[in-house]
Amino acid sequence: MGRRLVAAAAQLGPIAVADSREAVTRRLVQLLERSAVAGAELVVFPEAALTAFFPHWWIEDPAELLSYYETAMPSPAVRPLFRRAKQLGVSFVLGYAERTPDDRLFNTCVLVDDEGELILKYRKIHLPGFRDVRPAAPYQNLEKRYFEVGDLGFGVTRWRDTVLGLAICNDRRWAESYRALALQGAEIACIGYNTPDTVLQLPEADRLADLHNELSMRAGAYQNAMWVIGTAKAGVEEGVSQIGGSCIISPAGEVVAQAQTLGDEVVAAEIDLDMVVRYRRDVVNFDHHRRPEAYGRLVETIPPERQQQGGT
Ligand code: ING
Repeated sequence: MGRRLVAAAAQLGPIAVADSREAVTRRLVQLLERSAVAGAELVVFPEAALTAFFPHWWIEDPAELLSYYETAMPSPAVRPLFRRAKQLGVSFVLGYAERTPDDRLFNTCVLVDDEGELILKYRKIHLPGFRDVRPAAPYQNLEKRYFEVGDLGFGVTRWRDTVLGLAICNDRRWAESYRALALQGAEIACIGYNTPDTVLQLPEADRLADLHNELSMRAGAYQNAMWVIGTAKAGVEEGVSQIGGSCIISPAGEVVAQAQTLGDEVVAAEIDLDMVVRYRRDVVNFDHHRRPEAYGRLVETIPPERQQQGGT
């Protein structure tokens, strides 16, 4: 039989600015229940799964900006999701904007186990986009303005009989993200995302938005011999058209299940965790084949604008 489990990417369609946390939580609970019906024991929700993806526009009023962040997890509005997950015996990953007690702002996701306990937190490290507003752009990406760089590193945790790691959206485009998790033993990477179907800085890449999404995650899965569960917030959200393509990818780099819509959708598959063991036994055997002594440039190369700051 081996170590098998059913996992689900719980894709969300658009969330409107006017949608309350309570209304969104009802959608999350429905997706959780549909995932449980499919046998899922792990459900991965998208990045920023409680609100519209507000970095897509300039928010001048500080109070309005802060209204998009959670100061507690679970908050009273989100507690029904934690309760229902515990009733169903399902663990889940949830992305949201986090405001800490000392007013630091992060793009965060958490793993909550089947007892409703928060067992792993991750704060997004690769923040795409810009700090400054681009008035001529059809939409913004102000994550560098609205969030700090994550300060928790790429962490993993033991979960059931495996090791699970978290990443968020733009992290999936960087090979380092997957390797940092895999070198800690992660066999599953859970990655929520909000990805427009146009590329602000590179219009020629617009037509490849879906390809680059899948390519990034398939490469990460294969090159690290790990399962990747990628979950989109999809559809036209406050005027910004976002890709879907939520999927479950095996250590062989194969997409074993993929979303067919741009709305709320459960993408479930049974995953064989021992496939990780088989691929890491030889094809991707870190201890036998990696040569870290040749990799110094990967961590010594610090972008010029940060060298003055001592590489922070
Ligand atoms: N969104 C996008 C992502 O990385 C992006 C930003 C799109 C960067 C296309 C580069 C190319 O999927 C978030 N939220 O990171």
